[in-house]
Amino acid sequence: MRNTAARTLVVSMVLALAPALDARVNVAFERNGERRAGPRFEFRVLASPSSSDAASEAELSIVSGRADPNGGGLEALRDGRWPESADSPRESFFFDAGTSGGRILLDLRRPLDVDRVNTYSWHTGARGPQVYTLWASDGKGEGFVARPEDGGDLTTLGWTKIATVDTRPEGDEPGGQYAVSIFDSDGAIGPYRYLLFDVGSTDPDDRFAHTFFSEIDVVATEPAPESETGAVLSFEAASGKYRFTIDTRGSPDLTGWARDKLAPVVVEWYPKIVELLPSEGYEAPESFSITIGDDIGGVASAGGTRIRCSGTWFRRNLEGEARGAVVHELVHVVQRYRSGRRRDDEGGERRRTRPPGWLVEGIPDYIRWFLYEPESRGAEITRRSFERARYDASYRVSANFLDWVTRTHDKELVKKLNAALRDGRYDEALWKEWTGFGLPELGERWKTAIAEKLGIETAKEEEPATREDGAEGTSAPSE
Ligand SMILES: [Ca+2]
Repeated sequence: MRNTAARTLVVSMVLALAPALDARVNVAFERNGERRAGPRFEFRVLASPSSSDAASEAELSIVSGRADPNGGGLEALRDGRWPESADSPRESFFFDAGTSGGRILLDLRRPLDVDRVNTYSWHTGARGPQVYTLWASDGKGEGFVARPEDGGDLTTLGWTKIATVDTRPEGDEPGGQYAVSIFDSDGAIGPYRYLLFDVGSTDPDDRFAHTFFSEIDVVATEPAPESETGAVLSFEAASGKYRFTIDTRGSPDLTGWARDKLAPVVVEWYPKIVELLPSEGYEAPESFSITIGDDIGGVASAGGTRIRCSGTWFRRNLEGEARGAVVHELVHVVQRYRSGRRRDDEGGERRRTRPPGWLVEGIPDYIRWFLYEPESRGAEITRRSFERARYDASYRVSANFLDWVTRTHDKELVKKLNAALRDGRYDEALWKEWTGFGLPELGERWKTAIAEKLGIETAKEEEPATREDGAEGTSAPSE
C-alpha cells in the first residue's frame, strides 16, 4: 500500500516523469536547485540515498571509459554516504575530462527482483545532471556478454534496455542536486543480476561535463524460490543434438525433482529411443517439451512433440512409476506413426494401414518395462492375470508378448515393427515372414510358454494369488 501511495505522489509532484522503453517502466527525477540543495540530500518526493540497499553488497566495475583520478572511485557510489557540498570530487565518481563517458557494471552477484534503481548526483554546473542508459540482464541468455566494452547492439549480447535518463533542464542552469528513480508501475522491473549504466557526457562541447555521481541505490528483493513459482527448465541431450524443456509452473513443488531426477533420465533415454526406432529417411524430432501441471488429468500423454503430465499423479508416484511414464511418452514422440493416405512411387494414391493400437502402446511399454526398468518387473504376467492375457491386450501385456517374440524369434522385431508402422506398410503377414508363425499362433505359443513358467499346466489347483498384481496395478499411460 505504501508503494502505491508513493508512486501517486511521484506522478503529481516530481520535476518530470518520462515513460521509458518498457511501457511499465517509469523514470522519475527530481532536482534540488541551489537554494534547496544541501548536505542532507533530501528531496520532496524521492528518497535520500541509502546505505542498506542491494548495491551495498554488489560489485561495481568500469567496463569501458576511464575514471577521473581526482574522484573517489566506484566505492563512493555504494557506501551509503553522500557529498557534503556541491563540489566534492572525493565523495563522487565521474569519468575523466575529455572523454565521452563510459560504462559502469553493477553485479548483484545473483538474480534479484529489482524494484527500483536510484541514482544521485550533485554539482553546481554541467556536472550536476545525469545522462545515461540503463541496461539489465539476468546473465542467463544465450551469448551473454557480461562486459560489453564496445558500441553495437547490446540486445544481441543478452542485455535488455530498461530506461534512458536525461535530467538536463531545458533553458535553465544545469547545476543542482539530482535524484533519479527508475521503477516499474506494475511490480518489479525484473529478475536481474547485472545492471549496466551507459553514461554519457552532459555537454559534448564541455570536456569537463561528466556527472558527479554521488550514489547508486538498487532496491531489490530475493526472488521467490523455484519450489514456489515453478520454472521452465531447458536441457540438451546427445551433445546438443536434442533439446527439451520441462515446465513445472503448474506444479512448482516438483521443480527440484524434475531437474534432478527426471531430466537425467530424459537426457539419457531420448537418444537411446531414437536409436532403437530408426527407419529409412526418418529424423526424430530434435526438440520437445514436457509440461507437468496439477491441472492436467490422467497420468501422462503425448501429442506431437508435447508431453503433458499430471502433477497430482506424479506427486504420488515420484519414487515409483513417474519416470517410466515419461519414458513411455518419449517413445510416442519418436514413433510418429501416421495413418491415412500417401502417394506411392508412381504418384498414385494408396491407403496406408492404420497402426494397430495395441502396437502403438505396446512398443512404448516394451521399451519402458523391458529396456528402461527391467528390474521393476512391471510387465510380468502373473497367475492372476494369466487367463485374461492376450497378445493384443495393449500396454504392458503386449509389451510382454513383444519381449517374448524378441527373445525367442527375432532380436530385431521391435525395430522392424516400428519401421513398418511408421512407413504405413505394417501388415499382419509380416509376423509370419519374420518368425515363421502367424500372429494368432505366436500368441498361443507365448501363452503356453508363460503357463510353463508359472507351472499352471502342472498345478492341479491354482493357489490363490497373494501378491499385488503388477500387470494390472496403476493405470498405464495413455496416448
Ligand atoms: Ca547505497
